[in-house]
Amino acid sequence: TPGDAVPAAQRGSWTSFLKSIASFSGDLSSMTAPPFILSPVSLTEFPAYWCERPELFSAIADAATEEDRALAVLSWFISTLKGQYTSRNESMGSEKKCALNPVLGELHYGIWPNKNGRGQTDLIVEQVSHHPPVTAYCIENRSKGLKLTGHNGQKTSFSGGSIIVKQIGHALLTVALPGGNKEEYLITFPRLRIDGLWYGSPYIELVDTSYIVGSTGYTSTVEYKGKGYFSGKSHTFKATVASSKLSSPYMIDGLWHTISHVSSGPGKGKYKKGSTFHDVTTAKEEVSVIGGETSGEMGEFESRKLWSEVAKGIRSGDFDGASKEKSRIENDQRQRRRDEAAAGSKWPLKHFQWVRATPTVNARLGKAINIAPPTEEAYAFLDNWPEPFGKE
Ligand code: CLR
Repeated sequence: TPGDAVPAAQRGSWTSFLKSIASFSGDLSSMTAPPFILSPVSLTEFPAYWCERPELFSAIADAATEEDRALAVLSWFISTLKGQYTSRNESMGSEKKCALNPVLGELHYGIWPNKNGRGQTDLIVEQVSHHPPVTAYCIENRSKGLKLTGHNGQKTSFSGGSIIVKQIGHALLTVALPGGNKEEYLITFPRLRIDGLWYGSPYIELVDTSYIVGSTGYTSTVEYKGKGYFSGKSHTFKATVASSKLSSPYMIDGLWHTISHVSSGPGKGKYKKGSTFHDVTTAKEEVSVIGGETSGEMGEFESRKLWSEVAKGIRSGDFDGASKEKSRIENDQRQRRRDEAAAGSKWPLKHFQWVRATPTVNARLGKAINIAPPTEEAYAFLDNWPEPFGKE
């Protein structure tokens, strides 16, 4: 029945929240939702999902051939989906609405330490736009020559009782090879459908198609389906890895939140027909959040420090306290914007610079899959890792 998962006292406000999203499209972040659905985590923490299995990321650099690298990139990508799209259900019981809307210039830093020869992987995130919200990030494993740079925004709409989320942006993975050559992989993001709203227990179903286009001529196409399509199961996908360099394409299918297999392809070794392609039933490894100041402390704009009181309030059920503290942060932001307008200045980003999407992304890579450019803009990382990351 409707509102089953909603605390009785919040059913009315859940129903009016649903009504208001039904007649609204654009930026959901500004809409007030009942407390039971709020999460105390900022969207600037989400890019860490890209590397919660650091050894799969480093495995890309360890693969010996173009073909194996294309497969390793896809296998790592598929293995990130469980964290990106189901982890709030696992940790908090359902998908949630982030109660903390990242402020312009909000920062988040983290590390996955070196272990078993995989090298250290570093994470840097900056909120590069507040309205609309856009988050930029770089994840780098310098010892392996791997660097993922991306940005993410969302366009939301409502259809057939579900929220549809189009992800705006793309990511670019560069692989610096030992001989001095460089490969690039353009990664586009899937579309999301948020189901289960009626019952008050939202979850994400991935839909449509996403791509990974390699500068090597290998292109991966991933098709997502929910209940009642390919297998009747939720979180189903089929992927192909194609190239004129292959006698036949690889086909992979399975469930992105558990396991998939190679269902056909020219592979003989690790990726031969029938072998396990990805398996995320094993443990993940959350990022160690670090402070970006010289002393390793957190600056006032670092996510966990900026929002600490609001997050505390949400966690402890003190929603009045949380909302007072949130208003204080938002008013401070409004004042900063007014001061900048008066001074004719602009908030300086710390680690990223807006660029028109590079010709590489749009022309060379985008053309290969005959899709519209994934985005017209990008955020270039300035390569200025703060001191606590050390110099390798
Ligand atoms: C952000 C970028 C990450 C992947 C990702 C996962 C979950 C998405 C999130 C992105 C954007 C914001 C999002 C969220 C799920 C729910 C939330 C779409 C794309 C919306 C704004 C809140 C909906 C509110 C209902 C759950 C009530 O790499």
